Amino acid sequence: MDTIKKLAIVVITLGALLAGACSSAEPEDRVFDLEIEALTMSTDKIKVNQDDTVTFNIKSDVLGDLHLHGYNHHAELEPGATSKMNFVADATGNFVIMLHFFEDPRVGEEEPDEGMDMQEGEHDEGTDVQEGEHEAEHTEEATEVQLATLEVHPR
Ligand SMILES: [Cu+2]
Repeated sequence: MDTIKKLAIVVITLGALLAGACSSAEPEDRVFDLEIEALTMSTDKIKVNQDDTVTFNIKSDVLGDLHLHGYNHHAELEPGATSKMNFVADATGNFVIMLHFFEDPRVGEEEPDEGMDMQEGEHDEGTDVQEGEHEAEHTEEATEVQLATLEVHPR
């Protein structure tokens, strides 16, 4: 009898703790200052809770388009300017943040010769182009690289 009572207390306490962890917090305003340099971002994982209001202030050294997949929000990026993306994180899950850019800052100005005299290491390295389902969301001709993941945790 004693053992069952103790067990019951443990179960009730655990239940209360879990419930508290999931539902106590109110939606928050979350502001993230992000910086893109050489096709990488200062943060590669951003975690928020469902229904938080999320703001990204984005500085970039490249002309391009920041694309939050799933939510399908875009922010135009321009060197020297700070771009903003603002939304309510109402959908939960993991969402890819991609950079679409039109000129790779790491590649020289010269056009590569077709197959001839191509210097090793000068072209086509490390751009890390991701293809697949992503293609379907775009019509523009641009190169893309994954910058980060947005995790939206259920409330
Ligand atoms: Cu995209």
